[in-house]
Amino acid sequence: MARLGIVGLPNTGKTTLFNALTGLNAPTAPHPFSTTEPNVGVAKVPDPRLEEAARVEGSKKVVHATLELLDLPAMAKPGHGGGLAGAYLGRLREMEALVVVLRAFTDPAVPADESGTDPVDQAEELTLELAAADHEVFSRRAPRIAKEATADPAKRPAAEAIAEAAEWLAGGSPLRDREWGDAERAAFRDLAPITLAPVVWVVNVDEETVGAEEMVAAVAEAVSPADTVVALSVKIEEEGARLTPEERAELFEAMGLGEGALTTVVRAAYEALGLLTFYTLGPKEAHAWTVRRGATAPEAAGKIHSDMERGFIRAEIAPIADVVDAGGWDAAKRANRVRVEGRDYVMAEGDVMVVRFSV
Ligand SMILES: Nc1nc2c(ncn2[C@@H]2O[C@H](COP(=O)(O)OP(=O)(O)OP(=O)(O)O)[C@@H](O)[C@H]2O)c(=O)[nH]1
Ligand SMILES: [Mg+2]
Repeated sequence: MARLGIVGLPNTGKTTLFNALTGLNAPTAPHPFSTTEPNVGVAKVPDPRLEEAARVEGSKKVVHATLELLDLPAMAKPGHGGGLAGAYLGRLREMEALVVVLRAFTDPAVPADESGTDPVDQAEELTLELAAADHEVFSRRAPRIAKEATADPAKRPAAEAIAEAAEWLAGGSPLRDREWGDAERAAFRDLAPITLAPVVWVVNVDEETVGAEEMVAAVAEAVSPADTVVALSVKIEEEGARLTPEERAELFEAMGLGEGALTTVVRAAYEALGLLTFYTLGPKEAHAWTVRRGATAPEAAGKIHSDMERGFIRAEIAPIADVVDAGGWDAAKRANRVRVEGRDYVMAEGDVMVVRFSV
């Protein structure tokens, strides 16, 4: 399961967001640094298509795709105390993507001394701070690997890549701001860079904030073009997450919030991670599976069971929208909307799959 870290300055609403996404009840508090140890939980990837397919198929159980979430303690305010602690950075290095919470809400009961309420300021500070953390690691490694490469020419490309990355980071830019080849990325792997991981920026706005769109645009301008920026009231989303779906729909409609923004956050993270969803459907369960984008049919089959990958013969495939549209898998087959694909087929987002295999 992919691991996502929730990070940000103190009192920005990280734990509240974590609770909203996981349905857990980790303690939150109106004073900074209230979280001292990471909270760990699992977030379901919201998926209306799956629910619908389960309905037409009459599946008894619905299994969503999931992401592992870590709510990390607050980052110390950059510049205060000279950079981030090693243990903290070590945790960030284990994350495959980051959700950064930026404080834009104002509430006299929740001091903002550590963060301020300007999301662009926070995004810029955090970006610089994380680039500096990577720079420290890369610039320490660069001269050593250069030396090793004089004795071992096979290390030369890696040495060059690391030197180039160190120089890039010295300018304060995240590694993900530019393209790196596969060999370069492989050379970086041992150094576990933080700034190569995709980021979803969550601007935590006041309940009645007007101008959220402007804030999103301003943050997007300040961060990597590849990043996603979303504005939401973490507090309202968390309240909504505690209601029944019907109550929530009523509340959100009354507030003009549509289905709420949590779906957007989770889906953005999921997509940023380069993952896609495929499905298996049956009377027992409708199941969403996760595989990397670019995976072939046998590789996807291996997510269901290793025997299916090993003994893969062929797969029957149809887009989930077609299956729902036709009124179920059998109906889709009768309507000729199911294709037969071989070993080389590259999975598409939303494929429903039946694997034929023999072991
Ligand atoms: N008014 C308002 N309060 C919020 C919002 N989000 C969080 N809070 C409150 O702000 C306080 C801090 O929230 P937490 O979720 O604990 O923040 P945190 O970022 O995890 O804090 P640390 O772990 O101490 O860094 C709590 O009292 C929350 O109820 C919001 O959108 N609006
Ligand atoms: Mg917290």
